[in-house]
Amino acid sequence: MRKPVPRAAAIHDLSGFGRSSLTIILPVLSTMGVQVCPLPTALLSTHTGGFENYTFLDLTEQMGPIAAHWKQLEVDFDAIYSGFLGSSAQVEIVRSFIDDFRTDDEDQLIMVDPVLGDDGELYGPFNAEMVEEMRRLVEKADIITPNITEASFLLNTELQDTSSHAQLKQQLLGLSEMGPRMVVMTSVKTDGKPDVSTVVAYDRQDGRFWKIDCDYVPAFYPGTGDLFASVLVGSLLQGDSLPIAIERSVQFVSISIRATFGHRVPHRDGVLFERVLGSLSSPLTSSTYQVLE
Ligand code: PXL
Repeated sequence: MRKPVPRAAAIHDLSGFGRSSLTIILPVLSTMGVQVCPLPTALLSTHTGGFENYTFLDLTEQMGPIAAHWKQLEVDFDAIYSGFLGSSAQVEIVRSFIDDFRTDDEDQLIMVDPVLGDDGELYGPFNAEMVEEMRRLVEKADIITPNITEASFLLNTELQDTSSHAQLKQQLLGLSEMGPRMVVMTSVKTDGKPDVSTVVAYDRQDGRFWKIDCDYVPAFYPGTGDLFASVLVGSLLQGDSLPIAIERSVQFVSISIRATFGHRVPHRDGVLFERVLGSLSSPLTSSTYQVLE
């Protein structure tokens, strides 16, 4: 029987200040009518983008017992959504979690956001071992959401300034061959349009490629990847198609950045998405997605 409220296991860190991971995923998915069950990977005072001296408590030891308790309670999940991991050893735990909680419901969504880095760099706590382990986690996913930096690390290819459509399709296919049926790649710059940030996607089931240009203002804020991926999960759980789910994610990130840019707040505090959270309750009123040709 269908649950009155879909349920998602959210395997991410809890960073107290700065808007990232669980402090974004919980409010976004609750607003979209999804129950979130956090399986925390680490406890930090802030996220790692732009803060120094942050505290970091690795919660690897807690994850197995939490999963075992949920299993004992026969909790089931419509989505399993993982992100920032506290140690490379957690990959094995998350892989087992997926094996243990995967059902035969074809609508169940296993989403891995392979959080590794941005702008050509790995995030502070990560190294090559984490990249290797993340490749093993991606194998288990139905859908992954790397940014272009993470895609290059996963594929072990050089990060290009801009890419042709043919190169992007090649990357999407390469990532899908690693396991996931759907691949959504963000922060892409295409040849001839170096100022536009584009999201491209591929669904192996129907062989279609998608492309959505993002109307971002010229500013970088941490946490936008989590915002993007959590709206994507919520939207897919609501039954949206892949291109519409991407469109909603792009639009929400865009209005969140616009809600922030006019205020004088430090970028490392993240985007003021609380000001526009209510818009997630409304249907899309416009759409710009295209077939990637
Ligand atoms: O937004 C990804 C993310 C999640 N969690 C932590 C981070 C980052 C990116 O910097 O530092 C702790």
